[in-house]
Amino acid sequence: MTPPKPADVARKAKDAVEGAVDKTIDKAHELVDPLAPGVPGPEAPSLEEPTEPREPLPPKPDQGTPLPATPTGEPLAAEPTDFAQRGAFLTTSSGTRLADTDHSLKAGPRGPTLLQDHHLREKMTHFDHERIPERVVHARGAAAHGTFVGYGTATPVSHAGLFAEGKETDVFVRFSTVLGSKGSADTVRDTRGFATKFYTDEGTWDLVGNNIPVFFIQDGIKFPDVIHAAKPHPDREIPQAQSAHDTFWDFVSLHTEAQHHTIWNMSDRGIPRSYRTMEGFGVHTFRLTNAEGATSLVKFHWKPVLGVHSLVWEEAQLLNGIDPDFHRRDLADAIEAGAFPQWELGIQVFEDNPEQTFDGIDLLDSTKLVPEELAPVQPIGRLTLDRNVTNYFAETEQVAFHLGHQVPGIDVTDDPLLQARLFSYVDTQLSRLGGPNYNQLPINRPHAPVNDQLRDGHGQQAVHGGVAPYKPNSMDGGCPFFAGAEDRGFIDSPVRVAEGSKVRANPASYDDHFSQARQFWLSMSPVEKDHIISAYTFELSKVYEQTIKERQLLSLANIDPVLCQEVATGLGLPAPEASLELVDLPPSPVLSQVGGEWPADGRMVGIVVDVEDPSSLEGLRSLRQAVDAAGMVPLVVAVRGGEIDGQPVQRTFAAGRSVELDALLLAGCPAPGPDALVARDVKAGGTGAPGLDPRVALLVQECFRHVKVIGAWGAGSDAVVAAGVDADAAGIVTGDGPEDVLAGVQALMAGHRVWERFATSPAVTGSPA
Ligand code: HDE
Repeated sequence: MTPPKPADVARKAKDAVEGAVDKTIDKAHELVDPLAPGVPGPEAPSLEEPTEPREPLPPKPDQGTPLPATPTGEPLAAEPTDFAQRGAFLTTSSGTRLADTDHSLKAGPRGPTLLQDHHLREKMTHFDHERIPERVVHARGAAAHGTFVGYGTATPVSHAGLFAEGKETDVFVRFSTVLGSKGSADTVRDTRGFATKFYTDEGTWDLVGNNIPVFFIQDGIKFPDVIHAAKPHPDREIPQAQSAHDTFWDFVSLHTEAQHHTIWNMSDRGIPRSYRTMEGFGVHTFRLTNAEGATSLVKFHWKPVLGVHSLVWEEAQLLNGIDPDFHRRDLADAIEAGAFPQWELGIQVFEDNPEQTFDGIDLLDSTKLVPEELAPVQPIGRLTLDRNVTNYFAETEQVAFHLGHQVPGIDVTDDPLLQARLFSYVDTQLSRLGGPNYNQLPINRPHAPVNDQLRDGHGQQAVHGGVAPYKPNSMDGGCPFFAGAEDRGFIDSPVRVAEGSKVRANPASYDDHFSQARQFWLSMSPVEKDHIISAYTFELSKVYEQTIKERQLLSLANIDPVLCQEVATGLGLPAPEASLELVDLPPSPVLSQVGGEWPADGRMVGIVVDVEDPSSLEGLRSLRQAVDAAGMVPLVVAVRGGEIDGQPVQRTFAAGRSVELDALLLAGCPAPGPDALVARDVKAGGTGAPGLDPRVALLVQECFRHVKVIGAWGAGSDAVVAAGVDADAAGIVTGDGPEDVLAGVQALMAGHRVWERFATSPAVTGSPA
C-alpha cells in the first residue's frame, strides 16, 4: 500500500479539527445570541460550582490551534483538544489524580507546612517560572490563524509552491506595536508589526514586515541605537510605549535618515483604527527566482480589503485608558463575528540589475520606497484570518519568526538592514524561548518533513533514531540526502556580489534623507497634513530640551516650510530656513488614506435606545439583524444592562463610550437615567442637553467631533438637537425609520469617516485665513 502523502494527511487532520469546531459553533449558536461580540463559550456556566466529574469543555467556536503535527513536521490526525488538558480529574503534571489543591500538607491544621508536599512544591515552582522574557521589541501583540491562497500570478517570477494558482497554505499572523511592554496599550502612536508565518509544504516562510514601508535606519548595526533612544528613559523608565520624549527626538534629529520613517509615524499611519485596516510591507527588497533560474527584485505589500483606516488622536488617547486592548479585541471580535479580516499580497517587481536600483531609487536602502505609481503592486494571493488563538501564550507568545525561514523561489538581498536581521531573530529566540529547539514548539512546527541533523538541547521534543547525525555517513544508510533543484531544494541565488574593499561605509545614494519625506508630505490630503502638524507639535511639546526641538525643526525645514512653520508656531519657536535645496518629487496619491470607498464589514455600530419609549424599541430585533446582515456588528446601548425585548444590552450609558464605535444610530431620546449623577458617573457632568441623558449627549458630541456617521429617526432626531450638534452637518442621516437611515449610514461609512465635517487649516489648504 502506498503511504498517504503528508499534505493529504495534514488536510485530513485539519478537516477533523474544523469539523469539531463547526459542531461547536452550531451548538454555541443554539445557546447564545450570535450577533453579540464576546460569546462566552459553548456552555453557559452554572450558578453553583459543578461537582460532577466530566471532561473539559470543547474550545470556543471561533478558536483554532496550530495544526497538530509532530516536532518533525509529520501531520497528526488529532483533535485540537488532544493537546489541551484532558480527563475529568485534577492531576499532577505526571498524571496522578489529586484529592485537594486548596490546602498545603501540614503537621496538623495549625502546624507548619511539610517539605514533603510534592503537590505544593510542583504547583509553586511551575507558577514561579510561568513568565518568559518578553520580546525586546514588538512585545505587545495579537495573532490569528488563517489561510493564504495563491493566484498563480507570481509564477513568472517565483517558483515558490505557495504562489501557485489555488494553492492553499496555512498561516499564522502576529500584529504588534514596537515600543511598548507586553502589557502596554494598543492605540499608542507607533509603528505596527505585521509578521506572517506561511506553513508551506516546502518549509516555513516568514514574511516579517511592518505597517510602514520604510525603516528608521539603513544599516542593522544602528538598530540597538534607535531602539535604546525610543524605549523609555533608562533613569525613570518613562514614558511607556511612545516616542514623545527627549531621547527619541534626540536620535532622529541627529540621525536624519530616520526622518522619512518618522513622518509616517507622525501621520495617521501611526494610529491605525484596527489591525484589519492596516497595510503591511516587507520593507526590504527581496529576490525571487523562477523555474528557469531567472531572478527579479521585489517589494511585498499587504493590501487590506477594508482599506487603510486610522483613529483620530483624541480617540487613540481615550482608548488607551478606556480599552487598552482595543486592537486585540477588535481582531478577535471580528473573527468571532465571522467578519474575517482579509488582505491581498502584492509585489512590486524590478529588474535584478547590477546597480539594484529602480528609476534612480536605491533598492537596498530601506529608508526609501518605490511609489506605486511608478511600479504598480501586482496581486499574487489572498490572506484570510478566520480562527482566533486558543491559548495566547502557546501561540501568540511562543511564535518565533525569522527572516532566514525561506523557501525555494524566495531569497534575500544585500540590504544591510536585512542582513543584520538574518542574524538577530534566531539569536533573540534563544534567550526568549530558552534554547535552540524553539522550532519544535507547536506553533512553530513546520508542515513539511524535517530532517535537520540538529540534536539534543533544552526542550528537545523529538525522539530521533539512528546513530549518524552527520554528513557524509554510511552508518544511517547515508540519510538524509541533499535535494537539488529537481527535488525542490533551496538553492541560494548565485548572484554576483559587488566587489570592493572592506569598509564601514554607505554608498553615496544613502545620503538623501529628505526627498521622500517631502514626497510623503506632498502626497497627503489637507486633513492628513493637519494631523501630521499636530502630531509633531504634540510630541515635541513633550520634549524638555529646547535644543532638541530646535534641531528637529531644522529637519522639518528640509521637508517643507509650511510644516516647519506650523510646528514651530505651536512650540513657540522661530521656524528655521531649510539648509538643503528642497527636492519636489511627484506626489504619490496612493499614500493618502482619504477619498476612497471600502466595505464596512465588521465595523461597530452603536444603537442607542430609550427603554421607557416603546417606539424606540420598535424593530430593534430586525435592525440588529440588518446591521449584522450588512456585515457590521451591532451594539445596543441603553441606560441599564440586561435585555430589552429579548435583545441583549451590550453597553450601558455608564460603561459605553463613543471611541468603540464607527457609527452611531439614535433610536430614541432617553431622559437622564437614575445613575446620571456626577457622584456615580462623572461623564454625567456634561453641560445642558435638555431632556437627554448627558452620557448620550457626550456620545453624540464625540461621534460628531471624531467625524463619524450619525443616524437618527423618530425621537432620535431630537437627541441630535438636544446634544447641541449641527443636525444639518455632513454625515448626519435622519429619516422616518431604521431601514432608510441605516442604508444612508452604511453608504457614508464606505468613506470611513465624514472628513468634510472637519474644516482644514488655511495653512495646509493654501487659502487665506
Ligand atoms: Fe525586527 N526584531 N529587527 N524589524 N521585528 C524582532 O525578533 C531586528 C525590523 C519586526 O511578532 C525581534 O523575535 C533588527 C524591520 C516584527 O514576533 C528582534 C532589526 C522590520 C517583529 C528583531 C529589525 C521588523 C520583530 C524581537 C534591524 C519590518 C515582531 C523579537 C536590522 C520589516 C515579530 C523577535 C513577532 C521582532 C530584530 C528591524 C519587523 C530583536 C536587528 C526593518 C514585525 O530579533
